[in-house]
Amino acid sequence: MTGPTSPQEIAKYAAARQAATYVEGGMKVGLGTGSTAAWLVRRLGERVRDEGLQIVGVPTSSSTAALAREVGVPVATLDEARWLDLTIDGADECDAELNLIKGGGGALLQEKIVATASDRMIVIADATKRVEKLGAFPLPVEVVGFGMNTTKMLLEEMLEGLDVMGNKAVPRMKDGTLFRTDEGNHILDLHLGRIGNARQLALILNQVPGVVENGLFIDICDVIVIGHGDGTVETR
Ligand code: ABF
Repeated sequence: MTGPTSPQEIAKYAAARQAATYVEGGMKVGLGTGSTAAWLVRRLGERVRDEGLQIVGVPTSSSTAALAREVGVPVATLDEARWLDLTIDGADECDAELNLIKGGGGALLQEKIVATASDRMIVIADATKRVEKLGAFPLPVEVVGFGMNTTKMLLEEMLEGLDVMGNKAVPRMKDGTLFRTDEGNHILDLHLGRIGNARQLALILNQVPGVVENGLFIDICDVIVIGHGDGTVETR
């Protein structure tokens, strides 16, 4: 595997390697999804190989499970592990209260289940993910296929009355067809522009019957490790 080359990849790599130092022998570790989390999984594979690190990884998506197996990180399902010491995952946006938008990779449901089933959650991200206010990144919402157009309409109507700048719900596509999550559901990306009250929105969204889960992670992240293009990191 070649190392990172672009400044953003160097930042992701630096954050991931720093977070990997929090992983101790005997831990059960939630393994995130996305390119930043992929650097973490690769680093843990190196530690398993070079140090004999004894851990069990619980992947948050099928793509992460495949990478973990490829690099030699022992994996288990969340049902087998039941509870985790630590989850390390990426994010699309993070505000000053460590609230997140996640799900750009389409794995928000499994990511939120795994992160919630952990004593600690560490987010790893490059500096571009840090925002003043959540919402510039379209908020992913996982919805069931049954009545999806009605769910979309209900969400857009509800959003009109809330403190957001936009209310468009766009079905995510992949290869010309509706994107499917690992659970076989679909994703509506909410183009909100700016979320005035993320805590309130996170609760309201899940009231719509067709909604399975949303990508707002409120009071779940404990620590964020931010990487910079010069390879330095900061933790908060
Ligand atoms: C995953 O990491 C997703 O929740 C989020 O969308 C993604 C960020 O991807 P990357 O690390 O590639 O920027 O956890």
